[in-house]
Amino acid sequence: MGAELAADEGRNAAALAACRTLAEELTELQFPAPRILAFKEGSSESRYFVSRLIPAHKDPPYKQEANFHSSKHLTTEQWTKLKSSFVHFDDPSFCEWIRNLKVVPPEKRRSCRRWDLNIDLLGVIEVDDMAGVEQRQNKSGGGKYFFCSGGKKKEVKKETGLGLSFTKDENFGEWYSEVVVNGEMIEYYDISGCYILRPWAISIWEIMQTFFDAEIKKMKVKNCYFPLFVSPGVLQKEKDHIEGFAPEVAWVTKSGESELEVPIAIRPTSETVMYPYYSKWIRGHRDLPLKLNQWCNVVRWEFSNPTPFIRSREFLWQEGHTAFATKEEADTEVLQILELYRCIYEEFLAIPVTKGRKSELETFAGGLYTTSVEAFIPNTGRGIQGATSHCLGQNFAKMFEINFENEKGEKGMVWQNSWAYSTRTIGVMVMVHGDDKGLVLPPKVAALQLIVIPVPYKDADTQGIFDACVATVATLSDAGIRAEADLRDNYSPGWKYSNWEMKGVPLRIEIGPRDLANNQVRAVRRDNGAKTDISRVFLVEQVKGMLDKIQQNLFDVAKQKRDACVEVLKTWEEFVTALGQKKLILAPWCDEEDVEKDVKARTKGDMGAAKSLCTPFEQPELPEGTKCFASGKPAKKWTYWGRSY
Ligand code: 86X
Repeated sequence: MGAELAADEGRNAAALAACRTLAEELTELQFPAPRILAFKEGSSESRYFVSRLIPAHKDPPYKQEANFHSSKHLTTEQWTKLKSSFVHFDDPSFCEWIRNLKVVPPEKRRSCRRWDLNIDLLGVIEVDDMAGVEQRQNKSGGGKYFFCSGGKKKEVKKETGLGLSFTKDENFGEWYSEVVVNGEMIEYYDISGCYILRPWAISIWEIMQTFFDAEIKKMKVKNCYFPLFVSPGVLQKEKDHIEGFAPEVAWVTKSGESELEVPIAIRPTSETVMYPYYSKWIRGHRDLPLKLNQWCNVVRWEFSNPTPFIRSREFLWQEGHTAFATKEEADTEVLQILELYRCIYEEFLAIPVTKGRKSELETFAGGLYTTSVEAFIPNTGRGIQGATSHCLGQNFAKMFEINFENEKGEKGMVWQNSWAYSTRTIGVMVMVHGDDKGLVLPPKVAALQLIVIPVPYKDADTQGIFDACVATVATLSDAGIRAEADLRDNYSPGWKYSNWEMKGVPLRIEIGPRDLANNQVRAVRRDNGAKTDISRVFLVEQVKGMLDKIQQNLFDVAKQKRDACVEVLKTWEEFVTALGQKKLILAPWCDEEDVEKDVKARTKGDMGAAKSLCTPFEQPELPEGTKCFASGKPAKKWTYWGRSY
């Protein structure tokens, strides 16, 4: 499109019309769709357009009110009805939509073609930023237009189209969306809540998968694959467990143009798919334990705020489903798996987690007890469940008649577990380690641990430098380090630095004329920016040492930040204050379900209610006579509380 428009240069009206068509095409699948009303020529490198702004579900209430005055006069009921009448009411907000257009970003500012519609330069349209934005009343529709005038300020902000337009501290949500896209992990897709996982994300997933898969195989778990589709009869079989989830189940109702006689569900999880066959395959004690795992996708049609990796409508996971003759064996496995999950978070992703048990209210319906690893996102003050390992007891065995005969010929029911972790792990990693320059990948999961960049000055021995880069990569690769050289000749070293920083590569090696002369290289750490000159004689040991240090440092810094958010408290007043300060709260609790419901009700609001996150296995001392922070009854345990994802 950019090339076509460039050819059109000079034919102003035609090019404007082309821009408009393009923008309208791009918005066709969006609902609510921002309607482009006119394109305007700005300075030589800026274009802006007038658009009708429709409030987006994702916007906070004050913004919705500001952008859509009539909403003030709607009752809550009318408002809810209006919102739910949108097919994709949770589509990205207007701001996000504009950024997502990403139309032909110029490679370099100087070569920026007149007609390249560069959305980075279109940063002038910033609904958040009311300065430089005029509001105009639309006579015909009564809706509000945002008309951008001038906008010089933002135009110069980004020279290369690299870099982020939000900081992690100022606007965490927008920062996150931008980082996962610019870091090349995610591409947005035209179905809300569904995302394209690009190689940069999948390679992280595969590294974790390789570890976990090998570990469960040591535990004699076998991989298998069950179908994606579930017949309605089977899905309904375990009613109690399905009931609350029913609205999230996606259905296939047609093949081609004809309605299916019986609609087919898409698995949201595979209990009902797998357990009828457990019943068939398990006859006697020799068939036990049965330990199966599958790596697959699942679909849950969620309606609340979709977020790449963290809450998407389709995601990848492993789900393990095991059956034992005794509860003791099941109990042991629950904790073995939980330890593997801790390992994935702490040792691979460098994210501190808390192992613990979920409250009654948070336990998987149909299970006996649920254990989890819980992480925390300091910027939003939210806890996030990292992975779960459930003991299902004999509930499913009853429902699906999974019985066996023991050595003495007596009938018994199996004890079951199920456990899962998903691509959410990657989202937590981005949120915890990412910074204002982009992604920060822990070396253990980075597809590329090290990038070598030649820095040839004007009269330097360019070939010599390039050769040194290639040789450096060869040496490091032979030593098992994931390294590559960026020898592209159409980008400057500075551009490459920013690019690989955005992608989060843990270590950068620069080789310039001075390095060549001294038989050394310069290493720059992504986590703290520290620069070290390394002699090529000790290259491998030094680099290995640095990668280990980066891995450790990421964990230490993340732990320090999380620990700084922990607030140990004992009263309701302290609880409310701490919640307002985005704390991770550890409080003594009576462990009663009604009290947790009450905590939820009393903390309801725009930001979402507080809930229990887990009761940590590692319990501080609980002095005799300690009272529950919420009910004043005798406390039974210390439990983590907070808002959560
Ligand atoms: C809960 C429980 C469990 C196997 C795990 O956490 C580990 C792996 N499954 C999953 N859960 C549901 O059962 C569920 C069911 C339906 Cl029908 C749904 F639409 C959404 C669900 N979400 C979670």
